[in-house]
Amino acid sequence: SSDGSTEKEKTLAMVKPDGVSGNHTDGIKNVILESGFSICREMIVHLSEESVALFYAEHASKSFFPSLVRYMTSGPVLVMVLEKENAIADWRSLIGPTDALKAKVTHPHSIRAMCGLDAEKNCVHGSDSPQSAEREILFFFKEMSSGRVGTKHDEL
Ligand code: RTP
Ligand code: MG
Repeated sequence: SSDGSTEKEKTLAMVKPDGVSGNHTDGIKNVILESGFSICREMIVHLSEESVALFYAEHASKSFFPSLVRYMTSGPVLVMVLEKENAIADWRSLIGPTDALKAKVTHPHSIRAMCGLDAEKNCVHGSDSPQSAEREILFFFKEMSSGRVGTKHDEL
């Protein structure tokens, strides 16, 4: 459309260490595809402390930060670029609230409710805005450069 609202959009999704070690990867990828996303890129990586600190820089001053770094470096993660119309908000909606224990009560069909463990070990990540999506996609996939993420201009 002329305002771009029906253009495809990209977001950065991650299955966190508890999700990978808990064997939730295949189930989560099925939910992603059944929900109309395409998976443009994927990569398994074991993050360093430095990488986690950069990725979650906005939380550097939080009390949970040291624990978050331990958690996120505890094993490999699966990083994916997802694409569809309204991908950023729709993926956040699919994963549910941050605290998996609360999600089990308020959003029982969300991925965090079904696969997450607690307020920290919540199985999955999703970009929270177009600015975050662009930063996070470039963080992992440097070749997906130039222009706004959220417009369709990258080859698969
Ligand atoms: P994410 O960035 O991973 O998609 O999660 P989010 O937006 O829902 O939550 P955010 O506030 O950005 O927090 C990032 C991650 O830090 C851990 N956390 N632990 N112990 C705690 O109170 C606490 N709060 C946040 C979680 O792993 C959360 O996803
Ligand atoms: Mg966040």
